[in-house]
Amino acid sequence: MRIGITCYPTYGGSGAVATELGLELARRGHEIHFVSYASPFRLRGFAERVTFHEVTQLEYPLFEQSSPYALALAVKQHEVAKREQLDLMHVHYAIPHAATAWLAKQMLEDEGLDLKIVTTLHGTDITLVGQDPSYYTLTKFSIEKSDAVTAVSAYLREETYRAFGCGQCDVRVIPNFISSADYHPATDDSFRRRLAPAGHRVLVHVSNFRPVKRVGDVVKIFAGVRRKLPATLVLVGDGPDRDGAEHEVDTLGLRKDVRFLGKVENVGDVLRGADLFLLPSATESFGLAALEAMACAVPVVASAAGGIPEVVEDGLTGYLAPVGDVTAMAERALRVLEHPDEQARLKRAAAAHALEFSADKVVPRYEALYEEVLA
Ligand code: GMT
Repeated sequence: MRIGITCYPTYGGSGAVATELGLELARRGHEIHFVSYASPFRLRGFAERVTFHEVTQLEYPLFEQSSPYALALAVKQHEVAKREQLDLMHVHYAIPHAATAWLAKQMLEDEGLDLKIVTTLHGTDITLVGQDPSYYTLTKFSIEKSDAVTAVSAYLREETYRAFGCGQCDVRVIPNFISSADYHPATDDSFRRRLAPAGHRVLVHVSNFRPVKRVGDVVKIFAGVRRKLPATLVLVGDGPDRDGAEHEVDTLGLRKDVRFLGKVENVGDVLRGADLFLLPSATESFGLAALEAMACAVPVVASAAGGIPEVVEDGLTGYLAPVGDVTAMAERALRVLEHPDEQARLKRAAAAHALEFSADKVVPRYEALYEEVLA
């Protein structure tokens, strides 16, 4: 198949999933065309059967700060679909990608061409941004006009039905996946030694540091752990709440035991040095970062919110606690870190459970959906 993929290229789960999906599909023989304003952050180097098409925009004084990116994207999606004879356009994150794909489809229809649209809903496009009155009607419209819609968890599917109704849409759940080439358990202690002094337990958090991630809670949970045992907290990623988190670290006197790494490409190498992963988000449609940790045999302490319980099984692959309950999360973290047998049990179960979300199991479900849409 000839497949177009549009996603946000920036550091974030939806762009990561879209890019890994494109690369996996290309390995399976499909021709993949990424269309976005920049090359997705996980699309490094050359890959056979993969092409990136950059959306370029005219700068014009009249636009000031309202440069109409969505229109330029629709034009590029139309252009690429026509020139490369795409069978379908798979868009990740509904806003504005599903709407621009629909515009491209209309233009192609006028030229006697049929472009199918598959939309994957990832999270805040439904739970937050899409429900804002400024986007609601168009989000609902573009979901309903897609030829197929997927959600990354059952929670997100139910939230889509609840918030948008979507009388005629059949939202399928296809979970996120991980590639075992990048995310697999450590075979020795070398990654841990690079992250922390000998004798320290290593706690890791990876996110885009948006308010929904509650990075301040990560620091508070760590403070609770640090009071009881030697430990290092490693924070990966960057975003609006980084400064606040840095401030919290100083206020709590934790500076010498906390490392902010910023954005790193090889997150797997950091996770392989971890004893525990923290994800205390206010909500997550899925929690890809938790799955990546589990694939590296790292148990997770997270909030029991959104789709997280579909990924992290409470008491089996980690522990869940109510959003904001940093005392309970610190207590559960210590339960793992102070008991080697308990930690070993959780590590084994986390790695085994993550295999259920391997690319080999999940990507064929997208291929089957594409075939159904094109039939
Ligand atoms: O929704 C966001 O904040 C951004 C989005 C992204 O593009 O990074 O994250 C969502 O998609 C990920 C991949 O499907 C999920 O693993 C995240 O749970 C989800 N984030 C939220 O629901 C907050």
